[in-house]
Amino acid sequence: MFYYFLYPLAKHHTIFNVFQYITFRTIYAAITALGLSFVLGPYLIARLKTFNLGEVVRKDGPPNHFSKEGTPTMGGAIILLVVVLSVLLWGNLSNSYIWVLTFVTVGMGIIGFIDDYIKVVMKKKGGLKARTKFLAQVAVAGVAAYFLYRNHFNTIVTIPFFKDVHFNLRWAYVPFAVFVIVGASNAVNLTDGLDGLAIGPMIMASATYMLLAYLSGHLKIANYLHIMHVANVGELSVFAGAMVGASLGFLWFNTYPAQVFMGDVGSLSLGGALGTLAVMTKNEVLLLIVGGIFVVEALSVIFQVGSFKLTGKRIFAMAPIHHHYELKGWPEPKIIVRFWIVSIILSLLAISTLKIR
Ligand code: 57M
Repeated sequence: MFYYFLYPLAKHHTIFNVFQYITFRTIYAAITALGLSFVLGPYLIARLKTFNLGEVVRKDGPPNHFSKEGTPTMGGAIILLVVVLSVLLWGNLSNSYIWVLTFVTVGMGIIGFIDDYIKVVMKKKGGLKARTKFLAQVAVAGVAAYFLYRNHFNTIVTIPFFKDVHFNLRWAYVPFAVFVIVGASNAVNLTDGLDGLAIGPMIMASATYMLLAYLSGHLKIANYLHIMHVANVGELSVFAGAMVGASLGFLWFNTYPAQVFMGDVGSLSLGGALGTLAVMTKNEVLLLIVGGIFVVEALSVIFQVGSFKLTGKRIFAMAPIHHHYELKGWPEPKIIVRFWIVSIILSLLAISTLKIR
């Protein structure tokens, strides 16, 4: 909005020129999202409490979670609201990538909201049926991927560290993009099981894609770095900046001991946004590194279930893997902060692929 109303005033005063710059708008999108989270956070958490939207903790999990019963959940609605508001204020709304990303983020958020609503408000333990939830996620991601494909989106997939290895997936890019988006959405959901465990790596991953979007969208820099140039995708750094700000703001309240949980409304939408950023900046495979924590959490579940079905034995004391460390006796904050440290290292590693190839 500011881009429309304030940048044209540059004719009258050069100071308004700053509103054309992606870097400037990205920084202020992050600051706005952070500020809004601080202002709206306490109010919305209080509302969640009055509506009695408290978490029902499973009784078969690690015992230290029992005291978390009743913590307000669905706090992800704050993240969603704050990201969308900040993007509306600072984004260039004529950019179609911004709308595709907003569509996926809000779409996944609605699916998560319905799931949370069934669990928390209607008090039905299982929430949305797994199949229904999955099909709805595939539908949202499918619309976005198909839209990109129809609009001649680049269907070549590159491999980090290998400059000359790439594959043109052509039409198969659509199911591939759906896999990336839905996979990311569910992986973040599985990670969201300790205070700040999902939102910490989410800050790092959004910040990394904030940078990558800017670089891919800048013709000269992209050519210099020999990375794929995607015209106009730089605008997504404004969105990713808003995600960084909103996630930092949420961490303020979600850090151990948490005052609020994000719920599926938060985890599914943030994960979906991350997957879509990976797709639209053409860093799909790199997401395995940037979102390495989410990948490992998801793989721990796949291996645990696979092993149990095939051999009747468990690999981990409990999956996802953060429960394994809890049962081994690590204090919760230690697990959380160590996972954050790993996510910082992974982001640095991912950024290094810009040069090591
Ligand atoms: C949601 N939800 C948290 C909160 C959060 C297939 C199976 C591995 C699925 C998995 C599962 O259901 N995962 C998805 C995980 C829950 O958090 C809520 O859910 C939202 C995210 N969707 O925002 O609203 C609990 O996590 C804790 N929490 C915090 N701090 C936070 O900031 O402490 C969450 C956020 C909260 C709170 O206790 O209640 C969750 O873990 O349920 N299932 C599991 O993770 C279960 N694992 C399992 O059954 N493993 C088996 C097999 C199937 C692989 C095995 O290892 O043999 C465990 N989850 C729990 N108890 N709670 C097991 C037992």
